[in-house]
Amino acid sequence: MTVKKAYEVNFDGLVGPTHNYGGLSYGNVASQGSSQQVSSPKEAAKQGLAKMKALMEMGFKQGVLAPQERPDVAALRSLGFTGTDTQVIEKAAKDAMPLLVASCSASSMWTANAATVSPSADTADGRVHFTAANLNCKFHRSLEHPTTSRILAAMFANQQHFAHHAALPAVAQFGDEGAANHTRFCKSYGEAGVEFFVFGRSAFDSRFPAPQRYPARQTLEASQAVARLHGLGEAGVVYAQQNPAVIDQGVFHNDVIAVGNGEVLFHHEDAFLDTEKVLAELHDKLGRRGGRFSAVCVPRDAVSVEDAVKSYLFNSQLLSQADGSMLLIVPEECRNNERVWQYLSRLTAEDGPIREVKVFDLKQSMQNGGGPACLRLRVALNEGELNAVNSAVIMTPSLYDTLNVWVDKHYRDRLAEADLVDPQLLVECRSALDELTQILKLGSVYPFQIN
Ligand code: SUG
Repeated sequence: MTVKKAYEVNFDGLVGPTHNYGGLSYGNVASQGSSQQVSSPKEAAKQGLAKMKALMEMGFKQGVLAPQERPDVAALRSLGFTGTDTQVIEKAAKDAMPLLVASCSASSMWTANAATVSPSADTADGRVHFTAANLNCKFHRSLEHPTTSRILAAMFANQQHFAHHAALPAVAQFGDEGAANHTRFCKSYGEAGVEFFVFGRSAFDSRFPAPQRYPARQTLEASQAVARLHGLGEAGVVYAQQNPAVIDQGVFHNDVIAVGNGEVLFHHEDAFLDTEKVLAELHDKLGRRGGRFSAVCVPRDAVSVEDAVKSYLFNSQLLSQADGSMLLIVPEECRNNERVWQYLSRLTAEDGPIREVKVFDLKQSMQNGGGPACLRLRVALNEGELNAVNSAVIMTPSLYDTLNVWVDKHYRDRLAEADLVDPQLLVECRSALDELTQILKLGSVYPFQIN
């Protein structure tokens, strides 16, 4: 069988106009620590766009995923607030400010949580499969999946190539956080690979230990359901439990403590339970698919879990360069942490797979616990599939310019909690998104456009 030429395309979340620090994510240290700070939606969107542009200029395939309609007035209505849209927002502000804050979150920017994606080389029917994540551990995030599904359907519309699954049942037993807990290993993007699902707890089997302090968002049962929906065979799947002790230290997703690409897993020593068994299974299964698995383990003596959480060393993008070596895209916070930076200097000087590090300023997102890896959804596509993607969402120099102008036109420089009540914010967001759906040729995907 000939292997089709294929690429990894990173679809970054465009930060929405209501980006703010709501302190909404218990268990996410940065989100809690930034609560009530004044944000800059404009700066946040520009930092994200700058990363997309830089990756595009380095020759990587880059796409963009649209933000969501916020404030989510429909969500507030479903909780009993009535009247005009303005009245709904005012009543929520008066009686239940945390609900208004949740309905304003721009959290869809972290597209690693939008869905789990399985490339066509891995699936039984040879299509690329998407399952929108129910994100049901947090109210503000649980609001995302219906619009995420419509946006993904508008981006990947061709049914011959793309299959879309609705989010799993909206109960904690099927808590699903999407690609943040999913990594795919492969010899090359177009060949069958091994999909690695990392869960925080089991909903139905008490033999799996659970964290004591913070919630484990992803369940084993959710991961298994996604693998079934995508038609992944047993030979192409490995499940691993995240170490509950690191969840209790703020590792709320696996992508805060490990990242993989191609045949390489870059992980912290304390990331998993039964690490040796997990690595052996990955080695064995990838080996049967013709690949040579290798793990780069960061010892706790070099970088503590606390430093990993603070710097987001592992929330990096691990990208394959044309010469076969790998590049790590890290947030500025890694350079500001002496131990992490020293580790990275040693790592790139060695003869290992990771040869280069590039640093990006993503502070606006980082303060809510979202680093470079959170901001992107990876979709491996062969040439035919890439041609079937809505081309208006693929980053080009001219799309970058258009989006920059669009941000300048519609986004505020600063946003504090009190601003969320301003009825003008809703008007601004809707007119921005209406224009965006035309730029990205998405059709009608937002509730205000549909209802
Ligand atoms: O779900 N933060 C997000 C960060 C998601 C990061 N994604 C990955 N690791 N893949 C979360 O905790 C904070 C919003 C606030 O507090 O305003 C928030 O939702």
